[in-house]
Amino acid sequence: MPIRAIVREIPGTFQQATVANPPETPISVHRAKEQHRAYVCALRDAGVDVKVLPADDGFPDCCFVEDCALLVEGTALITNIGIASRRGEESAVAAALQKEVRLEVMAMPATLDGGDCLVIGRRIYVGVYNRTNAEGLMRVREVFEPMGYTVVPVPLRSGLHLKSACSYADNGKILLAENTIPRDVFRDVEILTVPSEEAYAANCVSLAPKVLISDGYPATRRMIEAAGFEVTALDVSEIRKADGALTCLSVFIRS
Ligand code: CIR
Repeated sequence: MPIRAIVREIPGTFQQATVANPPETPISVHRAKEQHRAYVCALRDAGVDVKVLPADDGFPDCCFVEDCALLVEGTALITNIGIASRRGEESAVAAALQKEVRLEVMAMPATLDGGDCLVIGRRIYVGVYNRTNAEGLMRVREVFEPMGYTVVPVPLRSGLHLKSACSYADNGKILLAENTIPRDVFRDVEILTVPSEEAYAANCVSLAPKVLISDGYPATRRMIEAAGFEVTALDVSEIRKADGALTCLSVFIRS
């Protein structure tokens, strides 16, 4: 079965997306929509079966579906996003997933963003910081440890999400932005170090043999190509202005 993905269109209200710092120039919603369409095309070109959910203008961040669910081997833990303004986005994602996988939920005080979760083999790394709390981490343990997964907490000190600093390329290789997470957190992987000046490029989408990366990061591109992957680079300038990156835009069903 091909890899399937759920994505959600960019809402007309995208300029009101949550941001840590306002962008230097305002988000162009038109360009964001074009960039999102190019992202969907790149997924389809890589053989992914993509379901596109309509946007909801009531949720300016609704395109960042990754945060709504942690999906591992036929089970989706529907999250309680760690910022109040985004709570409610998960309903449409849960509705789209319910025919495909088993659903689990989480309730307050547990909060968790999917962007804080990195699954590699039978390990689930969970970044604990401003969006994901100890109770959210505990809920991940309750749901996935009985399935044979080891849950590894990763205390974060900065950045939005765990996957702002690292992501899985495939074949046991991860991208890790320099001077972010200690390297010894990760077991049994080869670390490809992304130089600090290209740190944003540490967030990639793994579709082996292809890897989607953000456009404009030549050193990272060369490193991933040298590691044997076929790179597609996408312009996500407007998505970035809303503190988003490539993985944030999808939930993958990989079984
Ligand atoms: C937020 O602050 O929640 C959104 N503006 C960006 C979320 C990006 N999601 C992700 O990295 N998984």
